[in-house]
Amino acid sequence: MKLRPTLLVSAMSVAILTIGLAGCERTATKNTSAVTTPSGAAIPEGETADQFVARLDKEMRETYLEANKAQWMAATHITPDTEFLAAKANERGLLQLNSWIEQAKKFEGQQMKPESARALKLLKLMTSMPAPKDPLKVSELTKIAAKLEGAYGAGKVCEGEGEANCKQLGDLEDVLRNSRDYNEQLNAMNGWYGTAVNSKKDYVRFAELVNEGAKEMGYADAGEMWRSGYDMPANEVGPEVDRLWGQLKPMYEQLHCYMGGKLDEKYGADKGHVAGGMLPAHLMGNMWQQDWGNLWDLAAPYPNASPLDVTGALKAIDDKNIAEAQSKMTGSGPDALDDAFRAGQLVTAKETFRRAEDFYTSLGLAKLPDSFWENTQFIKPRDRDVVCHASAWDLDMQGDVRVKMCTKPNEEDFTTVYHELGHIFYDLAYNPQPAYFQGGANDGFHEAIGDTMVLAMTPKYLNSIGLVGAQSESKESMINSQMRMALAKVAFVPFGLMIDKWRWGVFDGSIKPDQYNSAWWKLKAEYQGVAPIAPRGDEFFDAGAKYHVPGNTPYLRYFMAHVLQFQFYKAMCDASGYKGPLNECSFYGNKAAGEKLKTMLSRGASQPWQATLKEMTGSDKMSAEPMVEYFAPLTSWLKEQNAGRQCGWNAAGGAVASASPAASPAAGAAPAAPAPASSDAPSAPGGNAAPSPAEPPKN
Ligand code: X8Z
Ligand code: ZN
Repeated sequence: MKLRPTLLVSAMSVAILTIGLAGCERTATKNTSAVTTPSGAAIPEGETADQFVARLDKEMRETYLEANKAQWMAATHITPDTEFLAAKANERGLLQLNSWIEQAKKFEGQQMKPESARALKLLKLMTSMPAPKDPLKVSELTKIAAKLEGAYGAGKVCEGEGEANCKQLGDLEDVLRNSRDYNEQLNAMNGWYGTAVNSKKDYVRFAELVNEGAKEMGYADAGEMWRSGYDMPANEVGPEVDRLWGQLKPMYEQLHCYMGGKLDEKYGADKGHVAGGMLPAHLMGNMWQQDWGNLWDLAAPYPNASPLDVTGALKAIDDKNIAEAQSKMTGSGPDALDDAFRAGQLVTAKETFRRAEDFYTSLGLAKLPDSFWENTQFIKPRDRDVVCHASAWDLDMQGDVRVKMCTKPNEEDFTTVYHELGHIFYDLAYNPQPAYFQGGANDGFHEAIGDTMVLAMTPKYLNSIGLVGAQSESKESMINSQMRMALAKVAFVPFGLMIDKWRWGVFDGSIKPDQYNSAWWKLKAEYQGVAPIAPRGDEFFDAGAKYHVPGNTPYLRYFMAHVLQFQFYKAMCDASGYKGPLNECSFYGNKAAGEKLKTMLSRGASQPWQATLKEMTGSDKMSAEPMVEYFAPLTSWLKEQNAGRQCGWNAAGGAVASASPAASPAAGAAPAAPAPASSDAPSAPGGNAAPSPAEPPKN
């Protein structure tokens, strides 16, 4: 994850985010509106708005550097001490941010350069953790934030004394990835969800404090503040994303229906679905049911067509690297073996990063700096807890870029590496901008870059780098490849939306603490059509088992990114001169496509995202049409497979109304019937909780 310097958040989010800054501890015990610069110098008398903004650029760099370093240490060495230091640095940063916001007030309505006006507008949105003015509360807020993040990173499920009896998130994810044992998967999911229970109290208080901060800044609540970061009225953001979901929902429903059939085949009809035609949460191959790629073994449309086993290929490379490291071992015994094992894993991870770097440089972007290779955390360290959730960082806003990952040899992590490098190449491209414009055009843009590259990694590309075997030109191979993408991208879309529907509800008070869990699962039922096999009561805090909740990372960005990446992909394919079906385009190695990308990245946040999108795609509106176009062949195929099946789900758990109509032959045509009951579900709580609009997809 990566935020614009603007959205200051918790640890991993990088650069500008969490701020800290020397010389400000004293503001923690005095009134924050006592205004000095971070170095403690007095504010220059008679300063103009333009001069203030120039000072801001300089002070932001000083402020964020310390905070980012503290956050990096806390995320890569979880201990009470690093947690304390990260909280302290964040506290200083947030106090400084409040001070800048206060200082900026005197320039309201004054003449200034347009660039300065935009900088001042962005200032208030620079954090996703708006802090109250009361310094004691800022201190409380940052301590809670650091504790929530640390607790998530250190979460373990233990079945006895000692580390050997404990499983961390990565181990439990492996169970969901690889095991097809019904109960084993259930235990892995419920086990991890259980680790979040103790964080609920802290999260309740956290939400109160950020709401207080947001209100003091003039927003109705923290959710409205988050929705204000999109260069459009905050109250239009919810309806806009609902509109996009309306374009995509028919496609999701087809995939849902197909996967339900496969789960029935594997586990039996009594276990493949839960009441209301929903899919059992623990069987989706992923802890949060957000990416179904691990269910390839069940979902593969044509298992005997051209092989696309990226995970198998990566494991073979890893085995080779481990064997090579073991052959060079000098010592003996378990420790030496483990060292060699890890050395091999590190080589595999670095090779993956090199391969991803090559994709970007093939487009004409400059190579990563040496410091990236020196400072990145590629694999999970052996002797300490870290936050394994992948993140990308630019510590100094001038090229000290790093990734933090616990990379494993599997397809999910393979694509995550390209995702993280998307953040890094974005950072590097806008480094020449002033600090306050060093961010994505909006946060969805930041999340979309690496994913756009993944779309261009067609089977032919994967074959060209030796990861998969020769690909035939058959329809079967094409459908296989579409399915592989859909399990990651289409499955994700409703998840991308429901998380912040939940948080908006928490922040606006329509979801009370004693309804946190029921509201969470109600939204998952409504949007994703997934459910636990037995009710998970409000004594649980399952939202807290997803990194971005304790990590306070807004999630709407990922929903937007899933729409935007297809728009970017199409624009880059067009720029490369490609003609043909969208899903077969790869712009690997194409400098014209690279030029388009470079221009977009270099703008950073210096202009409204609509202007940047227009330069890139010719349109200033987000549209799901390119995504629908991309998946048209698969959608058509799925409709054929689902013909006569009962599709859709009833989020309230009751009967499902109707059967899927016979397949329509027109590729990409709108499904003939909306999923029966999913949209009858009671509407979700939260600011923009209207059920998805019944807008038909445009083809
Ligand atoms: O958090 C991430 C990235 C870091 S920005 C690994 N993603 C979301 C998630 O894991 O939930 C990427 C896809 C969605
Ligand atoms: Zn990301």
